[in-house]
Amino acid sequence: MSMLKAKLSSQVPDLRERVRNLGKNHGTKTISQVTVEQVLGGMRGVKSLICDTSEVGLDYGLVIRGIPILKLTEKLPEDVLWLMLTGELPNEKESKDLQSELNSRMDVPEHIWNILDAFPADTHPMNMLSSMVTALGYGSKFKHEYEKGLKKDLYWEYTLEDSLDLIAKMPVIASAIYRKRFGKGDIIKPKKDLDWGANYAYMLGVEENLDEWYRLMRMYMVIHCDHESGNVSAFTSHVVGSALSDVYYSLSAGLAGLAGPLHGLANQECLKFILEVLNHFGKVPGDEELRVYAKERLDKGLVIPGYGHAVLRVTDPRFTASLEWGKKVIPNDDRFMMVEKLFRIVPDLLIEQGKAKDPWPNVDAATGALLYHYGIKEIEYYTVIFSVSRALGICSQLVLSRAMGEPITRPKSVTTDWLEKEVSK
Ligand code: CMX
Repeated sequence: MSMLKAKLSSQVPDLRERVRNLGKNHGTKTISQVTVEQVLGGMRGVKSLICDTSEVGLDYGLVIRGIPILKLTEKLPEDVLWLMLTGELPNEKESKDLQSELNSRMDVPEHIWNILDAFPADTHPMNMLSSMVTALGYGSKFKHEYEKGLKKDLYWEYTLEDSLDLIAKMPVIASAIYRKRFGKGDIIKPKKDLDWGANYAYMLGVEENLDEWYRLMRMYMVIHCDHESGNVSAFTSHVVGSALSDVYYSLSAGLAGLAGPLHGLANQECLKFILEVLNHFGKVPGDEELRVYAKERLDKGLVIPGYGHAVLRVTDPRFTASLEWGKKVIPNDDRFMMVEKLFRIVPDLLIEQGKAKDPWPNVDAATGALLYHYGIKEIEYYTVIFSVSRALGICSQLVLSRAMGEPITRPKSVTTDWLEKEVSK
């Protein structure tokens, strides 16, 4: 048995007991009330989900199992996976054990490569990724065991098995999508002696500044890995998983949400915006020129990608991590200089406009500039990189949800008529 599975086996009974006690002893207590505004406004702020992997505070951002994300940026992504699942960082032996678990599960079945070959050449990489993740479900161990008759207590174990299989394969299929879709040459096979994040970086085929590139990719994988469970992708995966669909279906459904421009596609849109500005001015514009340009965009009713957030009301610490990286490592890169300039200009413009509740940069505002610098210039690919990282959090949430024995998700909807009658009482 892997050390991770052994650790979880020792924790799950207690977790299940805590959840059972909450239901039994406090089931009728009220923790949140729902206003009409919340019903009309995307359920914003309604406390109705349980998620232990991470928490997002509106005035401090992402905290993973009690540790602020800025304290985790130098960790390996697989260590953060362990942290999300167990609540503790692994020791060296545990970390190595998880690494070799993942390395032993990287082989991708042949039918997946046939599917990759069959896509029209200009398919969006996110279409490719979500289809290939669903297709990997052919090998779902959970589905197989469930069909044979699986006790509810064991659901989490096979969900963990599927999750580790899927997480191990994500960098392999994602890098293959990159190489195939953008004509980069043959697919690069994983190196069994590299850690998970570095392996992904390696398989993309970047050839220069490899140490820096590997470090950046590990950091990227850590900062995008989770954002509690109410966001579009995690929530979607949770809902699908609650029907006992396997993690392949669940993750691919979540990725379909991540592919939306208001969610994960924003990182593509951010760099697209930066490149448009550079192209328009033929250089990095002056502050005033940029202010006028950005204001015109807002006046046309368009959003400034990378700014604003449904929960946060401060600069996203994940943006801070990327900004600090850029300042230290690539301060003179044109795209990065644009990131810094936008940070000086856009919040004031959004405050002046008075619509956005959060005028500050989110995770997507800076990462594109970093990826571009190291040669990943195909912006349509960026959300795939986000997806590889987010698989860590989404799969962890699915495992813990099964460990807690959560039931199928089924909130109540009301009609517009009902709402009108209710408020006029
Ligand atoms: N530029 C211009 N207008 C913005 C804005 C921005 N960056 N952010 C919010 N607004 C506008 C909204 O469009 C909305 O306008 P309407 O009232 O005309 O519809 C108004 O301000 C109020 O929105 P909000 O309550 O502050 O924001 P929401 O919670 O509804 O939406 C988000 C949050 C992220 C979708 C929104 O800020 C946005 O569209 N940002 C740009 C896209 C982006 O960066 N998304 C990535 C988010 C991170 C992630 O999930 O990956």
